[in-house]
Amino acid sequence: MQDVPTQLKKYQIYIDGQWCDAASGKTFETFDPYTGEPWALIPECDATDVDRACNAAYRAFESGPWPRMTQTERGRLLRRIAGLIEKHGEHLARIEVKDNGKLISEMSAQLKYLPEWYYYYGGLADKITGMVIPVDKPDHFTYTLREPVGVCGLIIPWNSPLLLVGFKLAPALAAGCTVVIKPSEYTSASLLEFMKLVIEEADVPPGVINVVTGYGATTGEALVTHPKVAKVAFTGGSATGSRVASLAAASFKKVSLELGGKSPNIVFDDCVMEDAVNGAISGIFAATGQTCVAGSRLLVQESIHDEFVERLIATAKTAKLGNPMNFDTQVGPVTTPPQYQKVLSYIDIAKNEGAKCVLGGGPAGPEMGGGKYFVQPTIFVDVDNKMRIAQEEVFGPVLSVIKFKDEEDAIRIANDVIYGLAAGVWTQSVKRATIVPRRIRAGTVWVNTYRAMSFTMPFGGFKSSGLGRENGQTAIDEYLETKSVWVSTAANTGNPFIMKTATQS
Ligand code: TXE
Repeated sequence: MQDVPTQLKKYQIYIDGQWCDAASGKTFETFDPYTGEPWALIPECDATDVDRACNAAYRAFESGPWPRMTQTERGRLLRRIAGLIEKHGEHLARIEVKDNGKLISEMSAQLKYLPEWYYYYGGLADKITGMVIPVDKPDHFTYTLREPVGVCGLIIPWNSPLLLVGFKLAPALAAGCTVVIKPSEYTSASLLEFMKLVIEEADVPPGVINVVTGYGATTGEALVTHPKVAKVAFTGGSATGSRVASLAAASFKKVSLELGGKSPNIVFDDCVMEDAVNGAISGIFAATGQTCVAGSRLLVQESIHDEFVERLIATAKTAKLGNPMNFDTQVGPVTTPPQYQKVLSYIDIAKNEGAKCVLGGGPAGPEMGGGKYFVQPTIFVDVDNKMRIAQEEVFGPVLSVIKFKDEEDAIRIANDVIYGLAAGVWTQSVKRATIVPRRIRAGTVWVNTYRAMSFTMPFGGFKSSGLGRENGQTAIDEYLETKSVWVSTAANTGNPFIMKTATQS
């Protein structure tokens, strides 16, 4: 038995429609990154719990009410989920802030927007169609069916937990899959509250959505390698994504990965300067840099470089650090202690590499409005794209400014990284606004805006930023198999060893 301090809220996991503890009875603490204090206990699941959850999801996929539900009923269920998120959004946003320290203004807006994913995929559920395909063989009727892949393991990071669950869960349910979700060990609470307030209330049949909590190397790997899991959808770091993909490959699971980035935000000298300054600031500091699409490399044309940097510093200096639960706070804490150390170590790396720090460059204590895990908004200039600070994902409020000469130079630098998640282009030229996005190797390119996102627009990465796409109509394909059905209307007479119409395999 563990000694449970009474002030800590104790959560349970959700398997087969039931709330329970981890089989081992173990728990771990979850922290408020603003105060650094633990506030809840989360079950520490191991392979036994993951096995129970995957078996429950498999049973629900094979039998019971879920596979018998019509697509239209599934759509209605998704819309019920959307309505319940609308009802409980503010509460869920506060739980997210308590766990990940992101700004209440951002998490509140995310939770207000989140129902749209469930409405959208609810609408798509009964519009998943196969095709009647003419073949070159007479007397055959041939068509395709689009069927759910089966049990999906959804692995979620800590930066925007419920939004990133929505990117995966809504299309998975619309496709007819069942799921086992593993949230980040740093931010499990909001998903568990979501299960209670939304999923239970919506009457989702038992076993369709299961949640196991715990660490990546144990709970996460048990999920990725479980034989009943047919597909893994993962968001997280590229190194972990590579490990997940190789583990999944051993049993030929389908995999979609949304990974890290080192996105270039490119400012041409014909931009509207004020818009571009604001876009650069919100691209890197708005979420304390803890977003996969952070515009962490700011490429500025040399003809406007000095003036632009001056204006950038002047605006960045005004950032109000503070309690993320206050609506007027602009920069909050870094979410996890290891992430805090990582951000500070990259600041040292940049200084040692010869980049010039023109703003911030260290922790932000209470005298700056910060606290335990706060880093000052930091800007480096004189950054060479070969430096580690320009090549590696920091995932914090650290901006690298890189000078470029002309369009060719900008495109070369923009593409000269292993990542390809997103990019920004600031220009008033229609020609540039058309040509530059085509030449950037990234899954999303924003022109004269940054970090815009919608449930209707595909999202994902080129190169080391991932595999597959989330959001939009194409995301549903990640959760579907295509089956080809051949119906012969001819008599199979003649040599039984050689089927008349067979030509292959
Ligand atoms: O993420 P991890 P971490 C980047 C960012 C950050 C770095 C590491 O650069 O500094 O990744 O962050 C689970 N098998 N991003 O360590 O490890 C883990 O429990 C199966 C980018 O927090 O990728 C959690 O649920 N699962 C990013 C999830 O994977 C495993 C968001 C993400 O954890 C596992 C977050 C394993 N072996 C960080 N190891 C983005 N793309 O938005 C861990 N996990």
